[in-house]
Amino acid sequence: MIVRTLQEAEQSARRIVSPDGNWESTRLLLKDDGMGFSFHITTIYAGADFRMHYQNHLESVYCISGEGEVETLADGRVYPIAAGTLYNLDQHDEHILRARTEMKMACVFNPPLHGTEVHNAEGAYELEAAPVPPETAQA
Ligand code: 9YT
Repeated sequence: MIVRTLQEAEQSARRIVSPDGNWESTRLLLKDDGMGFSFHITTIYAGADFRMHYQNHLESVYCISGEGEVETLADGRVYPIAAGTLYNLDQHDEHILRARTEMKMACVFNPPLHGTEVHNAEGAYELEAAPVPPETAQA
C-alpha cells in the first residue's frame, strides 16, 4: 500500500510551481508508483487565465474549492467551476481555464506524469518527461 499526505508531499520535490505563475501542483501519485494514473492536488492562483492542450494525456479535474470557468476552444462553450464540479478532458480538449478566486483542484492524468512536467508552448506535457528525482521516490 502507498500512503502519503499532502502536507508532507508539499515539502518535497513533488510540489511543482509553474514558471508561468498560474498554478502550482503537488503530485501525490506518479508513474513510478505503478497505478496507471497520476494524482495531483493543484492550486490555480486567483486571476489565472491560461490555455492548455493535453494532446498526450487525458485529465479529470475535480474542484475542491474556489470559483472559475473552463472554456473549450473547439466550440466556445464556457462551463462554470465551483466546489463539486468535475470536468473531464476526454477529447484532449484544447481549453482555457480562468480562476475568479484561488481554486483547489484534484487532478488525475492518464497516462501518469513522471513528476517534473510543466507545460510546453502548446500547453501540453511531453509524453516522456524527465524521471522523478530520486529524493522524491521516498516522499
Ligand atoms: C487544472 C490543470 O490542469 N492545471 C494544470 C496543472 C496540472 N493539473 C498538474 O500538472 O497538476
